[in-house]
Amino acid sequence: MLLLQFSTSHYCRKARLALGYKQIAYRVENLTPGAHILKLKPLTGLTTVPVLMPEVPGFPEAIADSTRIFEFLETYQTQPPLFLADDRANTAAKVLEDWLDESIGTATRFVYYDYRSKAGKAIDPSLFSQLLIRVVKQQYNINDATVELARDRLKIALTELCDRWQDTPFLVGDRLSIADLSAAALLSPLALIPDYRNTYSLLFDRIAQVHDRCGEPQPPGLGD
Ligand SMILES: N[C@@H](CCC(=O)N[C@@H](CS)C(=O)NCC(=O)O)C(=O)O
Repeated sequence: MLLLQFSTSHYCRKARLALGYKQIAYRVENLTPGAHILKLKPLTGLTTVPVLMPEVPGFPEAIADSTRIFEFLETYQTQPPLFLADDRANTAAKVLEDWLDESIGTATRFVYYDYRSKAGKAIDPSLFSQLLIRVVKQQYNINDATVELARDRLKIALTELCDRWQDTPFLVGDRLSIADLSAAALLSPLALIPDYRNTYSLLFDRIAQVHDRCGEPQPPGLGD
């Protein structure tokens, strides 16, 4: 299988965690932001990564969107399952996954790029990196007001997730699921921000554990 990705994208990390958890062999192709559209649009009709190309006869040529990739991987190889057997728990996991995708992953992006352009500029002060960060901030309308809203949203989200992860390593049900993988990937950019690391240390312990379970290298800021 081939995963089309941006190497730093937390949504691509989400797809890699699922591939790793199921121990499915895959290669990655790192696309160049900007030029990625030329490759992806004709292939999927969308412009976002991750895109998974199964390269297996009888299967779709390309699967876009990390949620669809989860669903595909579950039908491609059932064990170990990403979805939960109990209907109610599975629905709760799907709701969490959707919320993490649509709301929290976006908030994380806002707070992360704001940090990288200000207090965290020293992580990579090069002209190229700062230019890229500026382009991303423009693309997603990341400014002081939208970052403030994102921070507020994250505060509620991280409190809720810490609560759920407090006594058990699973956000829902009795084993790892799409909810845990989504949270581990989509919150991972916050590991570089000391305020978040210090305030929500349990959360980052859980994120590190999920990465270990999936055989995925730890995100920047964890495991060093
Ligand atoms: N809901 C999508 C979101 C993916 C997403 O936002 N990907 C970003 C990178 S983190 C992207 O490809 N942006 C480029 C673009 O929108 O053209 C998913 O879960 O796959």
